[in-house]
Amino acid sequence: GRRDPPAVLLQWKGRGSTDNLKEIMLGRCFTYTEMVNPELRKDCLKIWETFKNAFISKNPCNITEQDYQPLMELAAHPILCNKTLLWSKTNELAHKYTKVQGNFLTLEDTLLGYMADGLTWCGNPSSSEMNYQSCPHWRECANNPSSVYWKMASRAFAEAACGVVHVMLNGSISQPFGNSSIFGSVEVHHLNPKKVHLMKIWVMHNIGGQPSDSCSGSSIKELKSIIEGRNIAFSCEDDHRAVQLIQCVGNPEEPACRVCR
Ligand code: C8R
Repeated sequence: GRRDPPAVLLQWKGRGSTDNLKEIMLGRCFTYTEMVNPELRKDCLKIWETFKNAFISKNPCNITEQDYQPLMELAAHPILCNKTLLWSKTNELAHKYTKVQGNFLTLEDTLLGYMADGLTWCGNPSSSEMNYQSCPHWRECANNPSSVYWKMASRAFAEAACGVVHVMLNGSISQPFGNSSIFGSVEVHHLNPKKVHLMKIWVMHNIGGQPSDSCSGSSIKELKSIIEGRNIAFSCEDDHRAVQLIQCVGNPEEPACRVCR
């Protein structure tokens, strides 16, 4: 079966396309357009076909932005002002938080992010099938189908932001702001200063762990100068309490989590 391929077919180092990719993505598209955001009128079958055409029968190391352009246009939809939450290296915490605090939207709360979250996909030039055996790891080639997709979806999400933009960063790693992350290399540079007037950073630290960097560290200072240089006001807060309370669910006895701290 396809779960146990002959070793000779494992041409790439990354995981192969997710089994039942079509059913999962179509199902997510219908769930999104019927239940999550029911005002949205989208043709999910057409979206699936357009998605597939971006990478099927193509070299998975040579995917271009043009390949995904038709999908980006088809799947675009408006995003409310002041609700955007960006993140870097805080995937799990950011999404736990938005699930509880319904007033924020991450890219996964838009159609493009919702459909693709956690999935893998690629094709190859010699067939019109998905490659279920292996797909290029981003270290093998940057222009692989998922990296180009996330880059483009993230750029569109940043371009659509307006009002105040919040960002959750990880203060338990040495560089909470990494200028080669998607946040640092794509989103920061595609916020529109005519629409976005303030970026509010939350630097979160693992409860009970050693903080590695904070709002006063050099990494955040670099981000501050980039943002202010783009004429967007900047603020930073360590361990925003509402987010910390989410971390406290799993660590109620830690000093930071006690009611009388
Ligand atoms: N964003 C980027 N990548 C995303 C993503 C998303 O919303 N959702 C998923 N699952 N991924 P990181 P970063 C996957 O290094 O590079 C947007 C992709 O495989 O912790 O700064 C989002 O709006 C991708 O390669 O963060 C957010 O603000 C990794 O997760 C930034 O971009 C990226 O994880 C986060 O991108």
